[in-house]
Formats: sequence, structure tokens, C-alpha cells
Amino acid sequence: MLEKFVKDHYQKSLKDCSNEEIYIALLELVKEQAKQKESHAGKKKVYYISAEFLIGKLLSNNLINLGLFDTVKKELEKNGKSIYEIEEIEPEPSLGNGGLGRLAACFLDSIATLGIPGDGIGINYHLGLFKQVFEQNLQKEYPNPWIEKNSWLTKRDKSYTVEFRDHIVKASLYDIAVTGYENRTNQLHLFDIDSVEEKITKDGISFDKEDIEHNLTLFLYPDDSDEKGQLLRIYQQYFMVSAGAQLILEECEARGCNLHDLPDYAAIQINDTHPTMVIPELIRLLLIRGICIEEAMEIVAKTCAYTNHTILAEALEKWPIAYLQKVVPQLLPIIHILDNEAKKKYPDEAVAIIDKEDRVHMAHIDMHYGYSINGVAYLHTEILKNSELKPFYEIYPEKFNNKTNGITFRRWLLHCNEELTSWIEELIGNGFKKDATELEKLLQYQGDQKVLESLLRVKAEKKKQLKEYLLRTQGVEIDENSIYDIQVKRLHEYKRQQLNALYIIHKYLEIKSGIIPEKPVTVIFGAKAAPAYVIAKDIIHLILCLQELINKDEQVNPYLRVVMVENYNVSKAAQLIPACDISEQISLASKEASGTGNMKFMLNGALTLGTMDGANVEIADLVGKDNIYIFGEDSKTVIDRYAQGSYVSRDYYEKDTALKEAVDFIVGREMMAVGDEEHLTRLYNELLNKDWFMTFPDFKDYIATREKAYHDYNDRMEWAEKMLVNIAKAGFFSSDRTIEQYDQEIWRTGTSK
Ligand code: DL6
Repeated sequence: MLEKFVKDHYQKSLKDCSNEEIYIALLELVKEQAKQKESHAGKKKVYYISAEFLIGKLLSNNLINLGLFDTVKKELEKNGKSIYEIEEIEPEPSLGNGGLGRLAACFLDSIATLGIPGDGIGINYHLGLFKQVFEQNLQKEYPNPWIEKNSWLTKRDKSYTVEFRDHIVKASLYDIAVTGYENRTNQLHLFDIDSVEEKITKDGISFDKEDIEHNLTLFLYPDDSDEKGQLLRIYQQYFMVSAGAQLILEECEARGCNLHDLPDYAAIQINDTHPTMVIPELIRLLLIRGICIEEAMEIVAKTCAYTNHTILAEALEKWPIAYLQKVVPQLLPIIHILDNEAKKKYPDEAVAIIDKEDRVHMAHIDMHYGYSINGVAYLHTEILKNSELKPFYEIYPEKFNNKTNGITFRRWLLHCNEELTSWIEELIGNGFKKDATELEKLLQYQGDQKVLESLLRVKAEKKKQLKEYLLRTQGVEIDENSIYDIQVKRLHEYKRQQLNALYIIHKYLEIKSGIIPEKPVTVIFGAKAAPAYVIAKDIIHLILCLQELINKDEQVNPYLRVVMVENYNVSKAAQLIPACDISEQISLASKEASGTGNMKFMLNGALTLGTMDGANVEIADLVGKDNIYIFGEDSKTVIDRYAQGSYVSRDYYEKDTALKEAVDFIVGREMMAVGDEEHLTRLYNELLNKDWFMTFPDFKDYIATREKAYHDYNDRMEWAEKMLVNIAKAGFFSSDRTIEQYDQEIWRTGTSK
């Protein structure tokens, strides 16, 4: 089919085309095919509004979803071409930061796959999240452009006017087709301004934050460590929701809505607090259209639903009224009404929208004026109800619900691990592609030595591929026979990459003293730190210094190597996850809302080494204690300790020699030889005098549990059995299941069973 397409469009045969030409032809082919599956069926539609959509490269996934991947791959092979080389040409859009954005992308895939009418609404960031480069063992940030003449974006003949206090801008609509697996095509609507200027950045990613006309849609999460940066975020958020709200009303009216019945036509899912201004904006637009304030508030409250993705208080946005006044004064009368009404009914300061310091709590708007509040894993929702959002739960128990996150198996199994997919298919057929719970059929092979051996061969193949990939892309050499122990996720103290680093130091010191590990280990990290997050960047520095020190040390490097993957992104995740033996999910219990990397690793046959946090709790329940490595204090202990304010990290340091040695090493002679004193000393002091995310109390148990996992790895048959159980039990974490629950319990479009 590609041959014919290329002939018709370019009057050339496939074998005479360059890879670039084939890539462009495939873009066109996929867009045409996707268009044929667009549908206007359905009265009620979901609008998933999010500041992030970490969609990753789309070519192969679209081919898979349209049922074209195998045919195209074979046709290319016949003509001496490779789909994998063509995939490389596609630039990766970095329209997301981490789990929250990737979740939004998985959700769009599942919404389309389940045939639900549902589109995404976001911003067409030109430079996305920064590109990470390592220079002198430090993270440096650079622009990350991805928009080319030929891309997935389709400019629509549609725009909306968005008014700020001092600017009026035209929000132009671009769409990216979202193909469902053997189902309908939906859209990701991304808004942009025509006047954006990619070239205004200088010296990395700095730019004039006040030059809204040129910077509005440049970067995801511009540095907001100063007022100008915070104002820019408010500009971006309002831009997205105002254009989005106008589009929603226009579409609903076109489907027959008279606005009074908006909740019958739209369910708006507010992904974290970034899109919260959609609530006052919709009310404002309804007022303009002649609906009275009381009714407008009621309509919007029945249309909007809120997902909370964090219990970190600092991550829940609170905008000073003064800032909102500077950017969107038209919303303030409405926000004051929302605040007054809420205060009249619920005088408790803890649930106020505007606090005594004149800050607007965005999540509080969502909770008072939305009809659903959901957490993203069982434990997370329980913590929200019982502690973080308790005052709201007491007022609105009926609004709270849990929707444990999920991942799309099309990308995180079918695409990234063709070998494992075939292995599964040979054993249990291909029903699991539509119904992921069918993976449980694999359990019948638990004791089957032949099957287990073939599973180990699949893993070995993926490890070999990763070794080649790292050599090719980063010039790093690793041992494919070592244990691959991987931690990839945003760099944040609560995720505790620093605990992993302390383990590495401990291991290094052991090897130096002659204690040789049973099996060589390669510890792999991938993480970006927010540009203004000083300690996170110090942790990256620590890891990069360890990488240099250890990999160069010939006494140690046969047994231990460290790799920090540069510019970790979705494509790199797709290489790393299938090759992993041990998945590090070591956040401080109670702090990781869910995690989704943990699910991807499990599905690809890695064993989790983790705390009882986020979705790890559900993984542990599903696989049973023999098939997971759990360590550390539980969430209750941690929450109580925070409440008592009694944690003194130095006490642990003084009492545990191994811990003390590891911590002291950070500022020792060896590290100073490769690292920067200021960064290392600051991190050392932070750990010793604060350690806010309590790495020290978990250190001992972490070491012991990690050692146990490494020891168990050597019994290959038993390990393979554990892998098999993990794969078999991963079906629950399909985002198709999550989306079915959203649809049945929150959106109620009437589409899914
Ligand atoms: O729900 C998706 C994802 C969760 O899996 C992560 O556990 C959670 O950290 C992330 N939340 C955020 C929001 N801000 N913070 N911190 O990124 O959401």
C-alpha cells in the first residue's frame, strides 16, 4: 500500500525514496487514514484539558492503531528500508514534563480506542520542555524545537480571541489526530499564537518573560521562580482555557446544546490545577450569553470534574489575586463571587478559595465548583480523603472517587517490545490486545521451564538492544550480562534518586574494600530537573560525578557501572523499560500519587523494588509479596512523623556507620576531584540538616532489600517466574480499564459498557 501511495503522490518507487521522503509519505498516509475514522457520533463529549500532553513520537503508534504497522514494516523491508530508521527521523515533541503529561497522552489513546467521543485541549508549545545536556557533570538546558514544515499538526481554519488586561491575542487552532486502536479518531486540540518567535531565546533557555506576543506558546513550564515567570504561567493557563472554553461551547451548540443543558453535552476533565481557570471563564462566557450567575455556576459545576495528581502542598497552585488582576482582571469578579458563596456555606478557612494572604487556591475552586474529585491510585485517594483534602471530603464525600492510573499497552508493550508481544501471542493468542486482563492466562506457564527460558531470552535480547542503543547514542558501554537496575522519572527529592545514589556509594565503598558482588550491576538513571530546582540539579550532579568516578575505576567497573541517560524522554523510555530487570520505585511513602513508570516496567517483566507508595501498593497486592521487593516505612508512619515534626536526619546519620560513610563520601576527596564543591556541599548539608523526604530512615532496609533482589536474580528460573507473574498481573494497569471507569463513573457519555 505504501508503494502505491508513494507512486501516486511522488511518482517514485519506494526503493528510490530517501528515508526522509518515506517519513513524509507515511505522515500523509496516516493522516489520510486517520481522517477516515473521524466520527461525529455521540451527543456528550469529553474534553480533557491539560497543560501537558507528553505524546512522544507518533508514527509507529498510529500505524499500530490503524492496523498498518506490520504491512508497512514488511513493505519497507522488501524495499531494503527499515521502519526503525524511519522512526528516528521523527522529532519528539516534548509537550509534557513527566507522568502527568504522559498519562494525558495514554488517556487520549484509550478514549479513542474505547470509541468515546473525547478530545484533548492544550497548548502548542514550540520549544516544549527544555532539552537536557550534560556539561561538566551538570545539567544545562537548551530549547527543544520540534515543529517542522511536515508534522502531525494540522492547522484548522479556526481561531478564538483571548483577551488579557493588556493584550488581545488570536488563539489559532492546530489539531493532532488521535487514532484509537481499531476504533475512531479523536483530536488533540493545541492552541497557538501566530506571532510566537522561536528565536527570542538566548543563552540556553532564557528569554524576555514579558514579551507575551512572542513568548506565550514557547515553553512548557517557564521558570516561575520570579513574578514575571508566574505571570507568564497565568497568561498561558488563561490562553489555554479561554480558547478551550470557547471551542467547547461552540461545538456543543453545533451539536444542539442550548447552553442550559451543557452538562448533557460536555464533560470537562480538569487535569491538575493548571486548567482551573476554565471554571470562572466558562461562567463568564455563559453570563455574556445571557445566563444568570446562579444558573451559570450550577451549569459549570455539573460539567467540570477535577483530577488531583499530587499531595505535595507546594505543587497545588495558589495565585496571588494581584497577579490575576494584572493578567485576567475580567475573572476576578467571578472568582470573588465563587469565594463569597463558598465562604457563606463553609466558613472554615481551610476550604476558602481566597485565603487571608489574598491568594487564590486553584484546587479549592475545582473542588467547590466541580462535580467530581478523583485521586489517581487507591492509596493516594485515601490520603486525600483522610488527610490532605480532609476538610473537603467532610463537605463533599460524594464527590470523591479513585481512578487508579493506567498506561496504553499499544505503546508500552506492542510498540516498545515487539519480542515480548510475540512471545505472549504465541502462548495465549492476541485477545490481550483488546482485553488486557487476558494476560492472566500466562499464569498457567508458571512452572514451565521452556516457557520461562524463552522469557529470559526475550529479556536478554532487549538488554542487548539497550546496550547497543546506549553505545550508539551516548557512547557509553555497559555489560549486557549485568543486572539492569533502572530509575527513570522526573528528578524530585520525594522520588529519592538521592537514596539510590547513596546505595551506589555504599556499593562502591564495599567493592573498594574487597567485597565483590555476586553479579555485576548497571545502575541507570534518566531524569530532568526543573531549571530553578537547585537541590534537584545538585542530585543530578552527584549522579554524574558518580558515573565518572565509578566507570573510570578499573577496580570497580567490572562489577558496578552508572549511566545517567541524557535528555530522558518518551523514546528513551521505550528503549530502557523493556530491558530493565529491576524497577526503582523508591519515593517516600505517601508522596508519589501513583506513578505510571512502575506499571510500564512491570508489564515488561521487570521486578519492582519499591516503597508502599502510590500504585506500588496495588502492584504488590496483585503480584503478591514474593514477586516484588518492598522496603521502608509505610505512609502512616511517615505522615505521623511529619505531623509530629520530630524528624532529625542527623540522628540516623550518627547511628548508622554505613549511612554516615556514604553521606560523608559526597564531600570526600574522590568526589571533589570530579565534582563541584558548591553543589556537593549544598547537597550534603541538605541531607544532613534537613532530608525533608526522609531518605535516612529507609536507608538500611533499602540496602538489605536491594541486596536480596540481586541475590534472587541469580536463580534464573525463579526470577523468570516472578517476571511472568508481573506480566500476567499487569492487565489491571491498562489505561483502557482506567478510562472505562472514568467514563462510567464520571463522564457518563454512555459509550463504554
Ligand atoms: O497521575 C499522573 C502522575 C502520577 O503518576 C505521579 O505520581 C504524580 O507525581 C504526577 N503528578 C504531577 C503533578 N505535580 N506534582 N508533583 O506531575 O501525576
